[in-house]
Order: sequence, then structure tokens, then C-alpha cells
Amino acid sequence: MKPYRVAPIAGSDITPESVYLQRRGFLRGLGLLAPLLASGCSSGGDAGAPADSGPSGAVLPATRNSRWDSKEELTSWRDATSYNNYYEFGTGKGDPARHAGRFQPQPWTVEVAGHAEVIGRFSLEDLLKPHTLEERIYRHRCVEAWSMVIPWIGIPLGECLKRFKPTSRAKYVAFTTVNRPQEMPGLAYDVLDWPYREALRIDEAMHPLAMLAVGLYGRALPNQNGAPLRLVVPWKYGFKGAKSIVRIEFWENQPSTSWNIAGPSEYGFYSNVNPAVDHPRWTQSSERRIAGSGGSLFAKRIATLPFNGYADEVASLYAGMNLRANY
Ligand SMILES: Nc1nc2c(c(=O)[nH]1)N[C@H]1C(S)=C(S)[C@@H](COP(=O)(O)O)O[C@H]1N2
Ligand SMILES: [Mo]
Repeated sequence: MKPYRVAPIAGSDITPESVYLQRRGFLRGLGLLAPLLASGCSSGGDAGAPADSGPSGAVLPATRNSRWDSKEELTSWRDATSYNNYYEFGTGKGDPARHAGRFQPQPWTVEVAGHAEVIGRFSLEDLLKPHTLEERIYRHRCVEAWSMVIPWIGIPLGECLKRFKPTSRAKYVAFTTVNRPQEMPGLAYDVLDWPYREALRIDEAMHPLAMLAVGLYGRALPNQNGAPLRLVVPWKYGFKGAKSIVRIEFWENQPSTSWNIAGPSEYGFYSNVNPAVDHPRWTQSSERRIAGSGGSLFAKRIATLPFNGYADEVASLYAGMNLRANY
């Protein structure tokens, strides 16, 4: 069962599985990997998997984009897929992996609406078809001051949005995520204004770093990471990365967002990673890097970089803006 029909890419372009296994010390898991590869099913959760079994789920061929490679140690598949924020499945870090098994990310459609010439309902296959899946290694910084380094697979968000021909009135793009109480036990709690909503300014959305992700570590996104389609905006705090997107809407005015409604003084619209502006309840000047054998609990603290290290690429988007007032 392969969730995506993606045109095959020449062998040399495909990230070899062995690269992950070597880089991440998973050679020990090779024997365990074979049956998982054969089953090829999108994983609903790795919570019960053996500790070092490595990536699982449908293999997703992608072209490595060497522009965004990294010498930093990658977060392990296990940490990236078992230490999550996805409040629709519960507020604990282990809840998404534990409770996302019932969620059905296939088939999937996305509604496109608002100030654009091309609007309507599109299947995930239609959204992805004209694009080549790329792999990019990005730093991933949560507002709660932990971070990861993750090889995402997806397409540039801007390339996808251009196909809808946004009009000159489209100043913002709003993303709404799926709302399925039967499959998502966390929706029974009023911790956020459901459905989860996020938004970007149109120039942020068009920036080549912004990604629509469908996989990680060479595999389709597990449910807990936002299957089948999520945002990845690496210069912003993680909560801007809306998971399981069902609606994309072009707006003239700045859209409201779930986290901003929940705590306007703590979660701003921009939420650019900024070590100089602390969260009211904790510092943002450093982060716990969850990577390698250090594991989640004893992860080392490192300095947080402006724009999460992507300042050279994105700082110009905010020229002249007061980034303390516009946090
Ligand atoms: N729909 C939805 N998307 C979401 C969230 C959520 O609760 N619901 N949490 C956000 C937060 S706070 C973070 S840090 C990232 C976490 O992504 P990851 O679990 O893949 O690392 O997802 C973001 N996207
Ligand atoms: Mo987060």
C-alpha cells in the first residue's frame, strides 16, 4: 500500500537508505527493517516499535537538495516520531504517537479558497503531481525551547501556491487543519480554538525555504508528524508548521491563528525564532537539541540563532520591522 503516486526519479537522485542508517547509527536495525519495508504501510505510530528499528512506513523517493544539507547530527527517527506536539491527539509529547493510530490520512483532499484565480477541491495527488519531491535537512525549533534536525521530504510551498494564481488582494495565506473528533481524542478538550489554524504573510509563504512536507527520513509522514501534508517553515517556531492541512485560503487581512488566540502575549503572528525576545515564561536564547544518542532527556543545550540560523535567507523579509513588537 503506497500512499503516493510519484513519478520515479533516476536512481542516483534517490537518497540511499544506507545514508540514514550509517549517519544515525542504525546499522544494528537493518535486519528488523526488511519486514517493515516489505509491508510498506504508512505508520500510525512507532510507540510500540523496537527502540532502534529505524525509519518505517512507505518509502518515498525524493531528490536530495544539497543546498539544505547539514553537518549537524540528525535527530533519530525514533525521537522525531515519538516526541511530538499534535494537540488533536493530546497535549503530552508521547500522546500523538500513542493516539494517532486511528487517524486515516487517505484519501485526502485540500480545499483552496479566497483571493486566487484557481480555487476548488484538489486531491493530494493533484497537488503533488507537477512537482518533484525534494529532501531538505532543516533545523526544527519548537517554541518550548527544544529543537531537532530533520530530513523532510516535500515541495516548495510557493511553487504549489503559484499554481492557484493568487490575485493582488492575496496578502496572507491561511491554513486550516483537519478536525475529526472520532479519530482525534484531543479534540474533546478545549485547549485550543479548533480546528487548528495558522497563517503566513504571502511573501513568507512564497519564500523558497517554506515547504509543504509529505515525508521525513525517506518515508511518508507518520500520522503523529502531520500525515499526509504539513507546513515546514524552518525560521519560525514549530507551531507555525500546521499538520494535516485540509484548507488553504488566500486572505487580504491578517488571519487569526489558534495559538495567537490562545495566548496573544506569548504566541505572536510572526513567531520568527528570536533569541532576543523571551517567551513570558521562559528564555528563548537557548534550546535543548534532541539529536543523536543524547536522547530526549539529557539533550545538550545550545544557543538559539536568530531566525533559527536562516537569517541570511529570510531577514530581508522583515527589513524595517520592529521584531520585538512583531514577535
Ligand atoms: N494541527 C496541528 N499542527 C501542529 C500542532 C498541533 O497541535 N496541531 N503543533 C505544532 C507544534 S507546537 C510543533 S512544535 C510542531 C511539531 O512538529 P513535530 O511533532 O513533527 O516535530 O507541529 C505544529 N503543528
Ligand atoms: Mo511547538
